[in-house]
Amino acid sequence: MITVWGEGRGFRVVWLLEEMGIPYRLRDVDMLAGVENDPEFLAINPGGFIPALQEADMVMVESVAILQYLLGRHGPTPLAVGPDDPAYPTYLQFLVMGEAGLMGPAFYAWAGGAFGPPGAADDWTGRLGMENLQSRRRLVARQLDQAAYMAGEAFTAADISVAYALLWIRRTGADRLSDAELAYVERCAARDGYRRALQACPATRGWAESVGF
Ligand SMILES: N[C@@H](CCC(=O)N[C@@H](CS)C(=O)NCC(=O)O)C(=O)O
Repeated sequence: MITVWGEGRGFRVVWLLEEMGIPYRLRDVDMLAGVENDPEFLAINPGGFIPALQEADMVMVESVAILQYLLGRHGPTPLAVGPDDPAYPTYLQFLVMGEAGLMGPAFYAWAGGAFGPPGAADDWTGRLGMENLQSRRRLVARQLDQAAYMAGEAFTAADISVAYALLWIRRTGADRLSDAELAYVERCAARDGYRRALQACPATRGWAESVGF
């Protein structure tokens, strides 16, 4: 049995598991209560961040790497684009960019204002995060000018990666999404797999309900 430790970016993992129809259990990790109070989790990930994936005696972290693991180990699935497909480079690019180019910079653009001392909302690091986020979103915008999804006309794991980040940006208000991004996110969130994932993730669902999307 697969165990997903923690929501947050673990929502990406749950979303993929739901799309692929793979059984799993979600083990809550309460970051606000402090992971130092959760020795069982720290034994899984001494780094103390979520998500982690456990399958038999295998444990791994990094949400996008976990997606790739599940696609490779539990596929084949149309949610993964294969190396012989012309869309493969674009697929891989956006799969990784969802975290490295969107979610990472978005978090640091937003976190100063959310958690930092006075003035941190607009410090040098926060501004750099926002510049990086907006520059990467130009590639998302160009892709959405050409196609419905990140790898073309079919929904793939690259959309789980990217749409998760855009949903997070929308829910936190870290930045304003364009009309094309909003339409894209709504397209992705209309999927049964997304709805099932939201049902399975109480913290994410509570947050989504509290902000209305
Ligand atoms: N690149 C990692 C980021 C993991 C991450 O930053 N997770 C957040 C919650 S979604 C977290 O645990 N933050 C607390 C920390 O890093 O100590 C991934 O995609 O899994």
